[in-house]
Amino acid sequence: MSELTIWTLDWVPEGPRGFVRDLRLRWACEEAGLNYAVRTIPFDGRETNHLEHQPFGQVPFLKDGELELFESGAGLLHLARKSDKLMPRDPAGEAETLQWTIAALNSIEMVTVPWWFLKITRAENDDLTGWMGSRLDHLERVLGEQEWLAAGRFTVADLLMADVLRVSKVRAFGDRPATEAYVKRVTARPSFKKARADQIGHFEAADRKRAEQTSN
Ligand SMILES: N[C@@H](CCC(=O)N[C@@H](CS)C(=O)NCC(=O)O)C(=O)O
Repeated sequence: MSELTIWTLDWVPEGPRGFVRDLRLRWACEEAGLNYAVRTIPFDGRETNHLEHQPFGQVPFLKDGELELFESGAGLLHLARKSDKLMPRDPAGEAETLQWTIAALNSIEMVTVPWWFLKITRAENDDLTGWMGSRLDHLERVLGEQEWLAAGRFTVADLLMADVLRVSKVRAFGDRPATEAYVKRVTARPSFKKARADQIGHFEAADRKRAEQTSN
């Protein structure tokens, strides 16, 4: 089997720790029992120092032997091909998993990320709040009726949807008990906890290294 390498930043400030999207790929590898290495590009100069690997100057990107791909969603789908733990092999289960994986990115995250960005930059926008609320309400209805998004079991679609929804600001307005229970259930998985702890450990080790460098 070829070697999997997940690329992330060598350091980030405290705020995004535990949320940098390499975590999605770490988590998927943990769920699937795939061996992987983590390598880094420097935080300083990140806008331009790895454009040949990620054309938007972002992370993560994934290497699988000679093959290289960016976009966490693409990385997840690539990993899901390697293990039925992430995506069932029967046509109906696979189609349902693909559908909800794309929904996490293109119906939910496409509004939660701009909404969150406007919140932290303090440019409140009621239209965006209403748009996001309506998407979350529809999802609440779905999650009130079923435990998992696809195939009646945990798949990569749950991994991605829960990762999108676990940003607490996004869930802080409105009352959506099924969504709350869903995020709690999915993020209680040992693979998520390990991936998150590993990412936080990675950035804490970078803090120590930086502190040593400034004290020398
Ligand atoms: N759509 C991309 C988004 C990647 C993304 O937003 N990456 C963030 C870290 S989670 C990043 O690299 N931010 C640094 C920057 O944009 O300068 C994906 O899912 O891979």
